[in-house]
Amino acid sequence: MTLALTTAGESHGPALMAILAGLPAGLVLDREAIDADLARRQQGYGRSPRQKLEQDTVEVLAGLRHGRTLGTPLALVVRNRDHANWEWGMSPWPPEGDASGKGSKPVTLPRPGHADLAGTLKFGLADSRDALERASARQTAVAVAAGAVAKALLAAIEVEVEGRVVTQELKARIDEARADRDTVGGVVEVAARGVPPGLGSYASKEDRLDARLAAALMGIQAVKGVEIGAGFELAERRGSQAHDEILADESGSLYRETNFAGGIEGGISNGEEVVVRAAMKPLPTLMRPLRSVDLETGEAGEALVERSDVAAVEALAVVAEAAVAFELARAAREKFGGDSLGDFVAAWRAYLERIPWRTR
Ligand code: EPS
Repeated sequence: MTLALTTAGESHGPALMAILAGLPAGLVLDREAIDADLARRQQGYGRSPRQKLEQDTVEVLAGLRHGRTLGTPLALVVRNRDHANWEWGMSPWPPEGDASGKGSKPVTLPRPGHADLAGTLKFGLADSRDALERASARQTAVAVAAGAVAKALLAAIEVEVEGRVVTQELKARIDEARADRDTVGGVVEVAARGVPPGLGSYASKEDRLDARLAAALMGIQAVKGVEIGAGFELAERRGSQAHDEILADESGSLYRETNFAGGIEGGISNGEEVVVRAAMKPLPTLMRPLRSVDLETGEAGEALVERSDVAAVEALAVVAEAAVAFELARAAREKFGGDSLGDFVAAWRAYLERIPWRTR
């Protein structure tokens, strides 16, 4: 038993969609809790005016009845309000006799750092907008909705996941960058408490929990670096200062006083807090554009300038939280299985009774 997530949708298309398969039956889903995460993702400082236009809410079109999962694929939809302002649809563009479709001018000056150039070359596109629409971080809205569902499942086994920004002076950096018509990135951290030992496996590299979390975080737009626990700093330390000694309390429950490993050893959760970090590069749409080349004419020019965020680091904290929650929920489904939520929770309880570990 595992969880699987498939998403579809473009930034200015009609809607974003997700299909989440592998949930047990009987999980109560609170639409307000999902919408609250969608709102958190939209809030951060430095976002584009687009965020005033969108007020994301989720619709559940399958897999749920009377507020409970059915054990069948869950279908989530987040609509794009901005869609109405864009030319789209099945008919070819431009429509006959009209070459001025709004929002439809072909993009031929790719932005360094965005998917514009690589996507245009890869798919043989005439208009880089066809690349940037799916590459856009708008897609993270529906991933956050799926993450909220994963968090509801994890709550049933007393696991809590929380993302936060660790970048210092973020607001001041954003204000300065905006004044300079520039952009900034930053670092976020996600911590998961109550993760039982034994999620993930060293059996193969695909099973390793750290590899899965790293891939999930790297899969988020604009993420260029990932760390588990003390990460890169560990390379500078001696072994005696880098590993977490194993201790037992009066009841025999095992614990650590330090957590340099970020809660993962041998690709398996060890019962300590799972702690991961992701570094986000500055967003590539600059109001003072970088040099580029016009793909139509081959002439030197300046990259596309259009409405965009100055920073989206606070949004990344929420998106990374969702990604980590999804991976932990997936690993928990593999470990505890069960067709119903009751089976899943019972397997978790029985396991905890067998091992010398208690949630702290
Ligand atoms: C994005 C560009 C901006 C962001 C968008 C991601 O959109 P627009 O070009 O329409 O102003 O607002 O993010 C969202 C809409 C969102 O909900 O996060 C990009 O190029 O990645």
